[in-house]
Amino acid sequence: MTIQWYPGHMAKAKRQFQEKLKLVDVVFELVDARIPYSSRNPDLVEMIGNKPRITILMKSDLADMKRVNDWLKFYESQGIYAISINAKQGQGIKEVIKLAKVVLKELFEKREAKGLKSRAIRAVCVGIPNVGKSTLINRFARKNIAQTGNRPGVTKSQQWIKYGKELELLDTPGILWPKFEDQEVGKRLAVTGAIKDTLLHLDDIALFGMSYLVNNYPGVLADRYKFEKRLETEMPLPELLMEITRLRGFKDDYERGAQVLIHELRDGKLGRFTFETPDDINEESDFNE
Ligand SMILES: Nc1nc2c(ncn2[C@@H]2O[C@H](COP(=O)(O)OP(=O)(O)O)[C@@H](O)[C@H]2O)c(=O)[nH]1
Ligand SMILES: [Mg+2]
Repeated sequence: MTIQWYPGHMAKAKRQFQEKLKLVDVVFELVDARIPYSSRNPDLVEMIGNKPRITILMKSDLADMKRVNDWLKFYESQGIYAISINAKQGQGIKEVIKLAKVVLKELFEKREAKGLKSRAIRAVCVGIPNVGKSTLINRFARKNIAQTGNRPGVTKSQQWIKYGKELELLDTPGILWPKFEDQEVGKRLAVTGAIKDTLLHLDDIALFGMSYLVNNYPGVLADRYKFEKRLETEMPLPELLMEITRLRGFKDDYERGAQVLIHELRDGKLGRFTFETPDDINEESDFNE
């Protein structure tokens, strides 16, 4: 698998994010609750330095809540502030603010002690394409309409979205790219729809998804596509995909079968899944470095 991003484009996005960083108290790092590890950008920690960060697990409505809770425990053990939300339904927005207040309590108390005027917490969202940055920003915007005007040091394109008196969020997010550290990461990004289908073969993505489900969520495929459960393990997966294709009425149009399976999987029609656990993560990949 060879995936090429445009280095110039990425460098520019990185630079733009670093400009935004200067304006905020805290960074909201958005990751996908189905792949909290693979959907992060490992360079972020170094980029933001000492600035506080809150990791927000997005699309939790599509994720396996038991595993999401394992992830939250893992983050806690690493001293990382994290929270899971469902931005589509608007669940968890208030909790994000509550957590931001906790994270910044000391900093704001120090400001107060110095006699500085109290002000809203300033934040910026950052994450890979498609993780839900715009959706989250819109959630904050709809609650309280007003966008503040320009401030010194803020270019015209940088606007603040106000959420009550408590939070000001930059209206444009930072965009970072996922890192394809290995094939597995690429497949997880593909199966959740984080990267375009053209980058991997549809049937490869479908077979990866099927194999993950058979091993981690047995019976799910059999229930959805109405075949005997024992076939999940008795039939080679490519044949099973062919069988699903036939059961769906697509005859031998394997590609079409793969496409439907992937889309249903991504849309949550087969259930709620998380495709990696903290235990899967290599001991050497430190979330704090
Ligand atoms: N199911 C679900 N879908 C979401 C959620 N947040 C965003 N999405 C969907 O994910 C897709 C990408 O979202 P978007 O905000 O445009 O991502 P961005 O590229 O990071 O700005 C859209 O189709 C959203 O509707 C969520 O919490 N749950
Ligand atoms: Mg967007």
